Amino acid sequence: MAETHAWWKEAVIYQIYPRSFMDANGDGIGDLAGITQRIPYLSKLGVDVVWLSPVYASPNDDNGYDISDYRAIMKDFGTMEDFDTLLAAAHKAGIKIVMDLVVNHTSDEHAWFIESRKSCTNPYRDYYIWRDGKDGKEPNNWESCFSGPAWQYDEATGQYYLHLFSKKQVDLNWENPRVRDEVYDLMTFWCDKGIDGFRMDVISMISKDQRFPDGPVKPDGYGDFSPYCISGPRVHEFLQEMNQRVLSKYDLLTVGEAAGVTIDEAKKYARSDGKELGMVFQFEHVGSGNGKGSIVEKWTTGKPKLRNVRAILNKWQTELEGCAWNSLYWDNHDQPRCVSMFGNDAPEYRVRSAKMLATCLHMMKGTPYIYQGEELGMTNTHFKGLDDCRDVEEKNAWQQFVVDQKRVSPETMLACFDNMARDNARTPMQWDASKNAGFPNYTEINAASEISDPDSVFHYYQKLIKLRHEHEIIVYGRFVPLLEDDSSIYAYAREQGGQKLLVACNWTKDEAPCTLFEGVNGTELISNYKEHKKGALQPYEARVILLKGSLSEGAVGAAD
Ligand code: TEU
Ligand code: CA
Repeated sequence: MAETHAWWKEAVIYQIYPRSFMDANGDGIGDLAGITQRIPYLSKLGVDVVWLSPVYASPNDDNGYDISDYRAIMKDFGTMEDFDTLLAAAHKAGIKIVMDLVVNHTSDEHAWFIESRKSCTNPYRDYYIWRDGKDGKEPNNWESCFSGPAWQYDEATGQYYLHLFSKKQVDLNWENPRVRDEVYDLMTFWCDKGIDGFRMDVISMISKDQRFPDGPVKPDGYGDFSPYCISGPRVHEFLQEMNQRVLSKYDLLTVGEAAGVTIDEAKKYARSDGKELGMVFQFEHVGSGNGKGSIVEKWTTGKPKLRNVRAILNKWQTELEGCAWNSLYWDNHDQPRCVSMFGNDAPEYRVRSAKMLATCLHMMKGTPYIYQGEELGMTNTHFKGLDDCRDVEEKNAWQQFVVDQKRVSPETMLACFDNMARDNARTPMQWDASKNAGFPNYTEINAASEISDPDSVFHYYQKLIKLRHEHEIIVYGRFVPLLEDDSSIYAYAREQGGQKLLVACNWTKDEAPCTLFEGVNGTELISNYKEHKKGALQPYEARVILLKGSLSEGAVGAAD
C-alpha cells in the first residue's frame, strides 16, 4: 500500500537537552543563546528538525520536566526574546523546532497547584487528583516511576495527591474539561508563535482508571500502576479532542512518548488517518536488556541482545506497515548512550560500532531521531559515588534500594548506574578538547576533531542523513526482514517500485559469515569499512547496497 507523504516522515530529528548542550554566557548551564550559536553545526550535520527538551519555567526537580509556567522560559536558559531569536534563526536555516509538551503533570510550584492545595473547595482543586487516604495510608499501592509511593500526603487539607513521577511533578486531572482547555490554550500559544510540532511527554499516561485500584505487587513491595494508567480508558478520546481543537489547525510533527505502549495501541495513537498523533515512541527495544538479573526493572548491568532487539524492531517495522508510522531511536535524554548499550565503547570498537548502529537504525522505515552527542559516538560516563548523580531518579533509587530497603550494595547500584542511569546522556556535549568539556574522554571524542576528520562518526551521520534525503526508498520503501535467525547479523531489505535496498550489520566484534552480498551487483550507498571480505562481515561492519534491477526479474535483482 502506498504511503501518504508528509514532511515529518521525510525528516531527520535532532534532540537537544538544553541544559547540557551549549553554554553561551559561561555560567556552566546550557542556554538558548548557545543553541542559536550552534545552528551552523546542525546545518552542517544536515538535520531538518530540532526537538527541544523543556525550556519552560521550572524549579528543575526533574530538569524542566516539572513546569511551573508554560508560557515563560526557564531563567537558566534565557528569556522569551532568546527563544524568539532561536526560532527565527532556526527557521532561517531551514530547521524546524519541535517543543516538548509536558502535560501529564505540572510542577508543584505551578500557580494552579499552589491554588489547588489551599483547600478542598478551591476552584483549582479539581485540576489535580486528590484522594482520601485508606486506613491512615496512601489511597492505593501504586509506586511512582521515581521510587516510593505515587501519592503524597498534604497537610493543609489532609488528602493525598497523585504523582506518577517525583512528588514535585503533580499529575493533572484530565477528567476535568477546564484542565483540557488550559492545555489546548497553551499549545495554541506556542503554535501561534510558529513552532513546528510537539513531542508529548508520557502522553500515554494522561487518562487514569477512575476506580484507582491497587496494582499487581512488584518485587520491591509496591504496586504497578501501568494497567490503570498506561493507555487508560479515555486517552484516545482526549487525543482526538486535542487534535480537533489544536493539532488539526496547524501542520505539525507530533510524537507521543508512550512508555508501555503495545503495537495495537500504537496503531490507534498514530493511525494514518491523522485523527490523533503522527507517531509514538515505543520503549520495547531500549528496555530489552532489563528484567532478568535486574535489581528491579530498569536497574541492571545486563545488555540487550541482538536477538531480542531485532525481534522487537522487526515486529514494529512490519506490523505498522501501511497503518501507522514508526519513530526510530536508540538514544534520548532518558537512555544510556547507545554505543555503550547496544554497541561497544572500547576504544578499538567505538567508532565502528557507533557507525554500525547508526546504519542499522537510519535505513529502517520511520522518522529517525538523533540525540545530541550520538553523532559523535559519545559514551556512558562513570559513577564513583552518589555525588556523581544529578538525576532525581538516581537519587531516589539510591535512597530506596541502597539506604531504606538495603536490597543492594552501593557498588552494585553504581554498576547499574554506569549501565543505565539517565545522567549518562546528560553530561555536557563535547564540543572540543578544551577543559570545560569536563568529562573523561572529551579529548578524544569531540565535535571539533570529528568535523576535521572525514572518517568520523559525525561525517557518517551526515552521510546517512543525506542519503535519506536523496533516496525515497529509505523513507517510504517497505521493510522486509532478512536472516532473522542469524546470531550476529541484523539484516533487512527495503523495497519500493522496482528498487531494492540491502542492509546488513554485524552486531559483534567477531567476523561473521554472510553471503547476502555474494553475486550482487549494485551501488554501495554507505559502509563503515572501505574494503569488504568475501563471504563475511568484519567486526561491527555495516553495508548498504542499492540494487536497481526490477524486483520481478529475480529476488535480488541485477545492477544496471
Ligand atoms: O519520561 C517518561 C518515561 O516513561 C521514561 O522515559 C522514564 O522517565 C524513564 O524510563 C525512567 O527510567 C518522560 C521524560 O522523558 C523524562 O525525562 C521525565 O523524567 C518523565 O517523563 C517525567 O516527566
Ligand atoms: Ca548559560
